Amino acid sequence: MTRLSTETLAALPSDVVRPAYDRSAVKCGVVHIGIGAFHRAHQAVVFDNALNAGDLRWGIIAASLRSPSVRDQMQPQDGLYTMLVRDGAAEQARIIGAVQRVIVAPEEPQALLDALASPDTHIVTLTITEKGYKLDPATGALIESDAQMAADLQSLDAPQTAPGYLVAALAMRRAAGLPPFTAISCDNLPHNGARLRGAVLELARRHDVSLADWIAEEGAFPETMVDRIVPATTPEDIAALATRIGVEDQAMVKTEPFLQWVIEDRFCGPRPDFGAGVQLTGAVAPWEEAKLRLLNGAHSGIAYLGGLACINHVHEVLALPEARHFVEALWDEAETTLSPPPELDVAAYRHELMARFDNPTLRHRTRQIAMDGSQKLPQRLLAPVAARLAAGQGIDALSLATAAWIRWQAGRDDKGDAFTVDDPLSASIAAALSKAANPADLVAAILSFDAVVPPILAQDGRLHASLTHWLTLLEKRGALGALADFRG
Ligand code: CS2
Repeated sequence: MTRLSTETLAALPSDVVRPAYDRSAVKCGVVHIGIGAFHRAHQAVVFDNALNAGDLRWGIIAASLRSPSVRDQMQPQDGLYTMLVRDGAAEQARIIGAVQRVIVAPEEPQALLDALASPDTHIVTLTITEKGYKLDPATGALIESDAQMAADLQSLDAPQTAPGYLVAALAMRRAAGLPPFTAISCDNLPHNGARLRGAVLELARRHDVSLADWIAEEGAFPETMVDRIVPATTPEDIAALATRIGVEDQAMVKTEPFLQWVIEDRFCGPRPDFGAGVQLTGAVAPWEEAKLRLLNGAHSGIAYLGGLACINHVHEVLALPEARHFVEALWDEAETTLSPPPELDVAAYRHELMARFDNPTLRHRTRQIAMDGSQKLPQRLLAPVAARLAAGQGIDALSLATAAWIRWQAGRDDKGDAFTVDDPLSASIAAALSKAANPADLVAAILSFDAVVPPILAQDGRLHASLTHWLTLLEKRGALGALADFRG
């Protein structure tokens, strides 16, 4: 079937929204590292909005640090793709034209370095997932034993990691007399800007102290909170879109109407006049914390409990009254640990969040959210657990969600079917758990796993008892039984 491309753009049905600007006149002011579906449905849309508003500096050169698959999907389409916004029965299709080129870094490392070092580049955004920063989730220190980070610590001639590319390119910019770019982490990490800055400065310092000083003084690493639910595209989605628009689009993304990007107002160079969905603020942390603990915390709980119960999608889990009760209880617990920004009405946010989770047309897979739990749990569940225990408060719901994650590590659902635990630490977690014979021992083994569990929780008897209670129940009665018991 014919593919979406510059040539086929004109023939699309009239209700498909198209770029309102001349793509050939666009300059690339943005380099994005980690071009997955989330970038295409979030930051790329924000820059596309700036282009549509007539500021042609904000095209994107995107890079993948690993797989060529997105490049192979987008290149035959001249970088064009459809964003399908689904809200119940309503569906809007919009073609995004912001991405001008996709580089597969292992194939063309110099091309990525040149893009990062170009005078046109003002902003670098990153969606490399939690594990891409090569930082210990519990302590935030650089993981020097990571093979790719070890290579970048040796030499930056052919960088392997995202921090490695940034440092090598910043050195090129400094040598060329150019200012640094503003580097914006768009991953669900607490203090993502500070973490990215920490990784970059530490790596730079190991190579050239004066470079690290220059980056520290002249560079900018704003904190951000990013929010939009973007489920992975399925072959059925691609086939349905082809029927609707008459051409095949292998790079399409599907998402919800909601989009939020809260960015710390700290840029070291030009930025667009950000439009809909973007807030510039002095303090991102309260936003970030609320989003990580309410949205992402509930997501992880739903993913592990639903996944164990063999329920494939988020909205299907929430069709169960006991699951809704659990989510509300988890939010009640998490809420007391927040210092929400004055503009955030937490009750309204929770209400809206439930409606977003309920969106039946998104079909967000529990398995997708369950991925990389070791990287996600500390900020989503363990941080509010620590805060509540410190305040002498109960942790029932947070603990049930955490116990479901522990149970998930066994790689078996409640029907007894095996699955692969998709997590960078799955082998070491499995090794740590291998000698444990009962729930209490499993919990003790997890609590002493210091790459995930902060020291303050490792010895906490209340947490040990609560996790053991829920894990025992999960083993005996399955996730649905545990949820029913939780509801009482
Ligand atoms: C999800 C997030 O997969 C996950 O871990 O919790 O991707 C979530 O959908 C986004 O953070 C929403 O903004």
